[in-house]
Amino acid sequence: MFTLRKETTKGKARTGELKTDHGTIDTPIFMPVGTAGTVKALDRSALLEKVKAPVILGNTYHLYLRPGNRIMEKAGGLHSFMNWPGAILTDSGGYQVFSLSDIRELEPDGVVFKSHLDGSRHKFTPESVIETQRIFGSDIMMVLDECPPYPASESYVRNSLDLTHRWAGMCFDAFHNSSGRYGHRQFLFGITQGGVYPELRRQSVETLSETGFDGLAIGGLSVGEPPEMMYEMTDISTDYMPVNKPRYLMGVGTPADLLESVARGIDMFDCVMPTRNARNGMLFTRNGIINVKNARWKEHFEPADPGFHSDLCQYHTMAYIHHLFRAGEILGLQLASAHNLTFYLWLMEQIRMHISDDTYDDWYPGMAETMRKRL
Ligand code: PRF
Repeated sequence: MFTLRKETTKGKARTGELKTDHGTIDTPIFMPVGTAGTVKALDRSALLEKVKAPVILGNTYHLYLRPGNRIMEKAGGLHSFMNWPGAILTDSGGYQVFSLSDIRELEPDGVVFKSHLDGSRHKFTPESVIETQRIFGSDIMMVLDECPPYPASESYVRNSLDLTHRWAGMCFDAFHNSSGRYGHRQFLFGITQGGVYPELRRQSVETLSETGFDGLAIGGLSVGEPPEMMYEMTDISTDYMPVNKPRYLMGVGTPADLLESVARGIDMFDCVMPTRNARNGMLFTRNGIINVKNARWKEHFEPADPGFHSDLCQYHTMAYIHHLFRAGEILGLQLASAHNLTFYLWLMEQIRMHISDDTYDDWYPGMAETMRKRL
C-alpha cells in the first residue's frame, strides 16, 4: 500500500506514495476534514479542481448518527453517497465520542454515549466501528481508541493505554474476519496513544507496530499540551515506527505544526483548522496569517496574497473579502475555506518538493517562522 520514496539525509522527513483504489496519494499529505459527508462550504468541483485534494476525512461518529448506517449502505457507501471519486479516510468515532457526546461510560468492550443530536443512547465497540466503516467503504479505516485528556496522570494514561491496545487488537481481528462490500480495498490503521509520557508513547508504538496494521497513527496530541511537548512526543513515536508504513498525526495542525511534524517523520495530517478558521475569518498565506475582519483591510484593494492561485487571491481584493465577512455573506465562507485548503495542499506540495531535492531540513525552520507571522 505504501512505498517510501525518499528520506532526507540530515533529518527524518520523507516522501512516499500511498496507493488506494481511489487514487495514489503523494505523501506528506494533508486531508481536508469532511466530517458529515461534506467539506464544509466546498462543493465537489472546488475540492477536485481548485484544492486538488486526493483524500478527505469523514467521521464515523457523525455519519453513524446521521444519516445512519442503513442510509449509508443503501447509498452504496460514502464515496457513492457524496459522489466523491478520491480516497476517503474515516476516523473511528472514539475521539468524537469523548469530545462531543453528552454522557459516556467506558466499558471493557466499548463506550456508551448519548448523541449530541437528540440524546439517544448508543454503544461503539471495536467490532461495531469496523462494521460501520465497512458499510461506509472508506479506503482507510481507523481503530477505536481512547484519547486521554490533557493533563492526565501517568497512571490514568497507562490504564487508558491498556484499553486502547486491547481495542486495537479486537479491531484488527474484526477487520480480518470481515470484507469490503463494494469491491475496493480497505486498509486499517492502528492509533498509538500515551499522553505526554515518553515511555508510554514508546510502549504504544512498539505494541501496535507488531500487530500488522497497514499504517500507524499518533493520537492524543494537540489536545492542549504545549507545541514543544507535541513535537517531542511525535519525535519519540516515529523513532520506534517501522519505516515502510505510513504515519498519520491525527488532528494536527497549524502550517508551522505541519512543517515541524514532517521534520519528525510524519506522512499524513488532518485538521479542521483551515476550514473552521476560514469560517471565522482567518486566512493562511505565504506571508503569514490574516484576520479578515480587522479594520485595516477595509480599504485594502489588493489580494490577500498577490499571485497565489486560489480564487480568493486571483479574483478578489481584501477590501471585498472584508466586506463579505462584515456583511455575513456566504460567499466569504466559501472563498476563505477554498483558499485555506488550497494553501494547505500547496504547502504540502512545497514540503514534498523540498524533501525530494533534499533541501527540507534547511528550508523548513524559516518557512515555519514565516507561517507564524500575523499580518
Ligand atoms: N484519536 C482519534 N481521532 C483523533 C484523535 C485521537 O486521539 C485526535 C487527537 N488530536 C484527533 N482525532 N481516533
